[in-house]
Amino acid sequence: MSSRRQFFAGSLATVAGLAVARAAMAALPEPVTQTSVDTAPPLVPATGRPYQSVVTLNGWTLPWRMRNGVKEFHLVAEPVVREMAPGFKVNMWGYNGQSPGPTIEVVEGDRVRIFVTNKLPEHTSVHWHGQRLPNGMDGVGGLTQAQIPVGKTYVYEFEARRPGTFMYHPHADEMVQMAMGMMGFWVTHPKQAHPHISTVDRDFCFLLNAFDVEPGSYTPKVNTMTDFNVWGWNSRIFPGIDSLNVRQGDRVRIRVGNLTMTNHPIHVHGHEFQVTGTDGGPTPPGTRWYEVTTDVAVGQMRQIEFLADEPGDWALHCHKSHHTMGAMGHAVPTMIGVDHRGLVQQIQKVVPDYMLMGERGMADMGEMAMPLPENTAPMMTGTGPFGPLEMGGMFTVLKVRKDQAPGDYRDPGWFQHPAGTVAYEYVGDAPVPAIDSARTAVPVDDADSLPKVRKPSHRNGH
Ligand SMILES: [Cu+2]
Repeated sequence: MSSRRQFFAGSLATVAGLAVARAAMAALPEPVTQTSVDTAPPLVPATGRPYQSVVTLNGWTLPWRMRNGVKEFHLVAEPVVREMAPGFKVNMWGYNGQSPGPTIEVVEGDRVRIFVTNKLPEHTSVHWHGQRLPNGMDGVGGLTQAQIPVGKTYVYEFEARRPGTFMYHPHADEMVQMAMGMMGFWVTHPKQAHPHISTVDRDFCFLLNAFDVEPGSYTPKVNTMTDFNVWGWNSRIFPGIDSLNVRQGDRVRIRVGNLTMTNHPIHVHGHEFQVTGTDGGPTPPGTRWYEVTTDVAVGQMRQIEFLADEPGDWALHCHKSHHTMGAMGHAVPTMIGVDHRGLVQQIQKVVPDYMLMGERGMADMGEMAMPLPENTAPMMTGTGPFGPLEMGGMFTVLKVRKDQAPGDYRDPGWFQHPAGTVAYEYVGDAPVPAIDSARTAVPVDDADSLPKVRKPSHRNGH
């Protein structure tokens, strides 16, 4: 934790130092690269106006340098390797060593200059989704600018005019470049107290993503439109997604952006939240109502807020059940209710790795150590204090703890449930259901005395 903080402090100092030392020689800020998949602690601004930093789930914030009152960033578009879960690496395209790219945090009214260097094998551009800016800075290749050729650096410059939750992505060969993971988060903090923006104790952000990676392969299929098999948050899949660790009583904000091909209903357990902002800006308080699930449609951002007042390990996930699963083949037949007994040994003579699965549902998959292809993630995985979680993909845990120190984002471990507060097994007698006891008590030849049940019929009563 502290070493990572030092990394950022160090890299900021390095950037600033280089800026001084090489000011006459180079106008381009030194690019900062990060390859760790850990959630970096908040980057506390060392220069520029102060703000409350966000925490990017399994990501980081891009350091900048101040130059004559302008905040300068350097994004490098390049091929990267992202570890989506332990043992599962995917070839992607991203920015500054990672996919998604680093989060950019600025303050309302900041003059921002972003250098974008293209190290991809094809041209690119960057669109600043949701921003008010001069048309020629909007990043639509061919429409508002020439594409950034391979090996070249383009400069974007505008004022961050309104506070809010935004993102960036290419507007060049979009289908391929976004399917390969090119996207990043952008937060513009308010410059002063804002009537529609509350002060929070924790502020998290992440992008939703979907990839089609054939089990055993390393590169997403870019032509896929609907049949994705890897569902992630910031290009990580559960249990590779860090938990959101907060202190009981904290006001928590979570910002979510969707650049996938489908919508994702994001669901929080144990708490009610309000949508306090979209990519259109903060929502006026009179337009808000309580929810426990909010749909984040394609190309949308949602900013939710709640008071974390219930201690525990609360699930936080996409409510589409297929999106909380890891990679699976699409040709898996539904086997519920099919009795395989005796069949497995027969099949295993021909197919030694054959496994019986799915005839009692698929929950057994959570604990099966099934032989997997070389580079993939199990379909359902992650283990909790009570056993396998049977979840993958877009799932993590909101950990609310009384003794979590303010500003401490470390994982506190599993929740210690107070005695008598966990669902438990009933071990008394099982009473015979009343209707069955009535039926079994009646001799067969006395069937006329059974309760009369008349099925609804179209002949009667019409
Ligand atoms: Cu989803």
